[in-house]
Amino acid sequence: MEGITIALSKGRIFEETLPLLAAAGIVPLENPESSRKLIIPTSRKDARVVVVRATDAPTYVQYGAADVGVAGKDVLIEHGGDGLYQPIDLGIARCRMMVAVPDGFDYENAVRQGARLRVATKYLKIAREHFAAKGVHVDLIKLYGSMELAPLAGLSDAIVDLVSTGNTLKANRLVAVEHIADISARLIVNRAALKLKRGQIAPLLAAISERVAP
Ligand code: PRT
Ligand code: MG
Repeated sequence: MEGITIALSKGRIFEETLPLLAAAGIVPLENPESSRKLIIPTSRKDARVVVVRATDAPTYVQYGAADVGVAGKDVLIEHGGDGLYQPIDLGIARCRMMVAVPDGFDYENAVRQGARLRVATKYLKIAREHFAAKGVHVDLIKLYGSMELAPLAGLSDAIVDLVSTGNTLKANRLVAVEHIADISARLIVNRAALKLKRGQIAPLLAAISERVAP
């Protein structure tokens, strides 16, 4: 593919990446929220955006279907990062990976007693590593949607999920009991493209890193 292809997900990542791309002279010509197009041309003939599901961004870049992309640290940890160069922490889409339980559930005590906890999450790898490091026995239950529902419906004792404002936890009478990691989105680059398209990719990385940390 001639030129460079940039993988972005709709929503917060797209919105918060726009000013960074603009610093490199790249302005998408359509908004994926209103357009149904999945390949969006930009103000630069040699750059286009492909609109992907957030969890798919590393896969597109890993296989070279996109040369660069933006993905949350959460997504990158779960993906594993094979074939990806992660040169810049963009500092966008910030949130925290937390353990949360229903208000009133004595998490500390359950852990101290060595109880086997049922934990629902979309982030199996992050959760497995976190509880293994603490020596807490857990049964992990993989979910794809609203983890906040799991303890309320009796599916699990706890969840591992992202928290930003905390409003979702509060609205569902859940409380965060443990901080696992600070999360933000990274620029990801296909390792082969970095060499083969250095002439286009190096200036893009330079413009973005200058904009991120002037
Ligand atoms: O939405 P979709 O299922 O398509 O995919 P996605 O949820 O993976 O994508 P998207 O676009 O919602 O999130 C993209 C990236 O943004 C994630 O991979 C994170 O790195 C980052 N991010 C930042 C967040 C949040 N903040 C966030 N608050 N991702 C999800 N949330 C969710 C969280 O899971 C919880 O359900 O928002 C809810 C909590 O928000 P508060 O503000 O109520 O605390
Ligand atoms: Mg979402």
